[in-house]
Amino acid sequence: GGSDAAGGGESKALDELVVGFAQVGAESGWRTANTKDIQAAFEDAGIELKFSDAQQKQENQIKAIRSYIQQGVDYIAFSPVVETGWDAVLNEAKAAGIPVILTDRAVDSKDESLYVSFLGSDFVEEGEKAGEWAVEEFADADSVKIVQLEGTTGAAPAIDRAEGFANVIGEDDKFEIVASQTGDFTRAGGLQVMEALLKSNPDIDLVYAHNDDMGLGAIEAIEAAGLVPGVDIKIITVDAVKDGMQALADGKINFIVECSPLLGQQLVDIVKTLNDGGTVEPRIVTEETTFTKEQAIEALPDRQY
Ligand code: GYE
Repeated sequence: GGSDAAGGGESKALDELVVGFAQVGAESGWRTANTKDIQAAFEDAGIELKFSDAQQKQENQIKAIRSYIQQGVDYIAFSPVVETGWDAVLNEAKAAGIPVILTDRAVDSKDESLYVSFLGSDFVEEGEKAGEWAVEEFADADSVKIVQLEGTTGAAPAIDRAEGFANVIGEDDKFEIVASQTGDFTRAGGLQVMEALLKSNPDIDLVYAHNDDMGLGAIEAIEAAGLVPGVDIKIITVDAVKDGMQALADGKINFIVECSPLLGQQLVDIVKTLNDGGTVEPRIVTEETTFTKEQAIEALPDRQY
C-alpha cells in the first residue's frame, strides 16, 4: 500500500518511483519553461513523471490530484492555481500516505502537515523589488499614475506581488494606483485590460505587470494607442523569460524582476531525499535577481528560457 511513502518504508529504486505532477496550465512563457524543465529533470533522473495540465482551473487540478491518489503514486507535486480550497484533497493524499510537495505557488492552509515542502520564489520580495525601482526611477516626479496588471485572481504570485509593491510605493503618496485589474497572467489578458484602461486613463506614467506576458500584451495596446512603451509609459514586469528580456533590451520594458521557472532539479532532489528516508526543508526559496536594459542585453545570449 501507500504506507512506504509515509516514511519508514525502504527506499525504492529510482525507476520504480512514480511522481504525479499537477501543473497550472500553459498560460505564459514562464509556465512553458517550468513544464519543460520539470519534465526534463525527471527524465534525466530516470524517475517516471505523470503530468497533467489544469488549464488554470482549480477543479481540474483537484481531479488530477485525486486520480494520482487513486493510482497510488509515490509522490504528488503541484503548483496550486489559487491559494485557497485545498485542505480536503490534501487530507485525502495524507490519508493515503502520499507526500505532497508544493512547487512554485503556495497554499494558504494553516495545516502545514498537509505538504512536506514548498519550493519556489518569494513573491512579496519580487513585488518589493518592483516598487524599489519605481521609487528610484520617479525620484523627481511629483505624481505617478500607475496601472497594475494583476495575475490570476487568488493566486499566490498575484496576491504577493501586489502586496510587496504596495509595501514600498505606499510610503509615498505621490504614487497612485489608478487601476488594478487581472489579466490572468496571459498576453491576451494584458492586451485586453490595457486597451480598456488606456481609454479611461489617458495619462498613465507606469504599468506594473505581474508577469512578462501581460506586459507584452500591454505593449501592443500602448503602441496601438499611438504611444511609445518604455518612454511615454514606463513598464515593470516580473519573470525575465526570453520574450520579456528581448523587450527590455529593445527599451519597451524598463525593468524586470526575475522569477526562475527552473525548479525541476530541486524537485527531483526533494523526491530522492524523501525516498532515501531523509528530511527536507519545509520552505526552499529560489534565488533571483533583477534586470535593467543593459543587463538584459548582456544576459540574453545565455538565457535558458
Ligand atoms: O510569474 C507567471 C505564471 O506562478 C510564478 O505564473 C508563477 C507565475 C509566473 O503564469 O508568468
